[in-house]
Amino acid sequence: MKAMNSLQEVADYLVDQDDFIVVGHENPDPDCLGSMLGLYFGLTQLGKGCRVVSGDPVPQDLSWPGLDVIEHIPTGFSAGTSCVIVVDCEPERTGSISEGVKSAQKLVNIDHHQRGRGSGDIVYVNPAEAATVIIIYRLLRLLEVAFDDSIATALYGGILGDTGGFRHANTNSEVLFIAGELLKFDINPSALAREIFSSQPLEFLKLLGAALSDLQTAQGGQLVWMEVSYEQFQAFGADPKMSDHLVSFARMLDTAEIAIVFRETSPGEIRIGLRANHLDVGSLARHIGGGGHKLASGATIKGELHEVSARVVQIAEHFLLTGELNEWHR
Ligand SMILES: [Mn+2]
Repeated sequence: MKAMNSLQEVADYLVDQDDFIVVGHENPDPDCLGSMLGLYFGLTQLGKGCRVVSGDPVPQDLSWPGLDVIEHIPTGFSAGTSCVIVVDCEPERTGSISEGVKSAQKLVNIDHHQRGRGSGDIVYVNPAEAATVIIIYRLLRLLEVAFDDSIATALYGGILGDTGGFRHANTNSEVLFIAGELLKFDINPSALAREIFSSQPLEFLKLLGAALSDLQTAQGGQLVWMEVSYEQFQAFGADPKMSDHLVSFARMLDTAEIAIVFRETSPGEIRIGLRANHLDVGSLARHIGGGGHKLASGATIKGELHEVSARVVQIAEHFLLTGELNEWHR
């Protein structure tokens, strides 16, 4: 297991390099996008060459400055001699560009997800931070980057995303202090919040209605789950890739301790999103081959939707009652 670098070591390493490619995870979320763009604007300001690459397309409903610089390269990505910086995930989770990322000659990894080990020449993973953009904020300060409206928008958007609009358990005084610093710039917090949380396509809302009407519960509603089949996505014309947040609707149930959403995002591939109020669903996700945070985690399992759902619900129910994880066979 590689020892982790300090943030100052990350800064020193970046100063020594001239040419970067910043990448993030598949289906980039606001924290991922904000981290990529914050680094892009910061490194460019320092006179460095910097590209931003994503294997998946960038969400269309965001209007942040700089999103247009993100190159969508679904296949055949190669880093060449550039230093690749992976943000908000480990190199394995960069989706269709992961082979090119992992074979980069110089690899830096900056993340806040809990996991076994880092990979890269320089690794900074800090699960205590609410969002990767918080780490990027500190890094840009170390690099003495002059903050501007574009950087502030990207970083603030990332904070909003990963704290659920300052509602999740990771909302702390540091987060609010940094958000306050970013609000000194000319950014539009209400427009950003609306873009991230309240701009759903009609197709998605109708799918949500169907999914909510089939919501299932156990243990007096402490466990709540939702299933969405590939046929439902098709029938409503909703994009499975834009449905990660379905789980946030399931967890709205007043009695919920654990909320789970099973989404068949492509035939036979079940994406599982887990949320908890107190229990460690990160350990549950790792148990079934996934990962994530203590209160927000996920996994992807191949199989039949109802069969996968029944098995995971059984494990979650036992976990809820005993704190123990039943044996799991993939
Ligand atoms: Mn994040």
